[in-house]
Amino acid sequence: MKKSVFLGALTVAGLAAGAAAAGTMDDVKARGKLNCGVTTGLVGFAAPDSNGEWNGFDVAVCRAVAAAVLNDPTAVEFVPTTGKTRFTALASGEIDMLARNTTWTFSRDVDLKFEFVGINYYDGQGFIAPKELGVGSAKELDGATVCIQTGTTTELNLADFFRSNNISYEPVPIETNAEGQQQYLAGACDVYTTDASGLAATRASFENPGDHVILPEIISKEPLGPLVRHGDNEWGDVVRWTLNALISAEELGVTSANIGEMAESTDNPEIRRLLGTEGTLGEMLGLDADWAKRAIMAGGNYGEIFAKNIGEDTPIGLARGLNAQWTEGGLLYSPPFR
Ligand SMILES: N[C@@H](CCC(=O)N[C@@H](CS)C(=O)NCC(=O)O)C(=O)O
Repeated sequence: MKKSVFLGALTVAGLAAGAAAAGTMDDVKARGKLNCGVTTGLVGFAAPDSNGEWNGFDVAVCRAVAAAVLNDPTAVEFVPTTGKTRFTALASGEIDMLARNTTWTFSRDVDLKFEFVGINYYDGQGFIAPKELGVGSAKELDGATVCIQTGTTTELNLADFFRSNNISYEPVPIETNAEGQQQYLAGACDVYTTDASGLAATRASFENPGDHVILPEIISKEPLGPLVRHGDNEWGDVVRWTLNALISAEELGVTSANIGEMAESTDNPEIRRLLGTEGTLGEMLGLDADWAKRAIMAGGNYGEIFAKNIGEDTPIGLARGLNAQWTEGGLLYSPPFR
């Protein structure tokens, strides 16, 4: 098991080194479509609806990039990836970017040679257990069977947590969240562990969500964000500043509803630069003046995207918490548009 994980990492690193380094933006423009890697399905983050149309918090980042670059938020080929296949898909060039609740870590950046362009969700790993198990803390899980998605940070944190608390567990490896959910509900494992946001999304789809508790411990830092390959900084800039445009728009009070009016009549110089009525930021990116305007109109600013897909008024019900703007006590902080 250990050996195959190690070899998997080597294969991905090898592919990364050999993949075409530059020209992703030209490829995307020539193709007329953005190939965006997402999950195999996690409602709220990335999942197809009954018409086969992909929706979600991560999907919105793909659509914003497609709107900025291709002038069409629907010009996206969504490529489902698992915890294990996502990095090979990016390294090999099958996808142009990955937006799949992926944690920014040292080895994914340095060893696998990817570039995390920012953080769109500050998360941490948690556990869900059936209420009837009567467990109140993850530290009471000695000897438990744990459903765990392979190829994830979750797998590694779990081992660290149990080892440092001197307790043991038996892993039940799963490939996708759907499988994890099914195995957990079938009782193949006592608890399921993954990013807390993923647990909330998973529990929301249970028939009786109230029969399950999310344990109080958050055992890791999981800064989730979109990533591209190392070596194509121009493309990295486009994805990075598209995400920053969504975050800045919220901070500056620019919404999908008022954006037309803002672009025409605001005196705020940063909003004018963001929306292309002043300066040449779009041109510097190799795009036109309206790139950020289109990105924001695709699904709204960061706050609108959060509220619509995973916020407190959705079945997933996540509070902004750490993902509030820095001006509201959170960690979201876009560098300035100037
Ligand atoms: N953030 C962790 C875990 C990411 C992960 O794979 N999470 C699961 C559970 S929330 C998921 O998104 N599954 C979707 C799928 O199976 O396609 C990582 O980057 O390794």
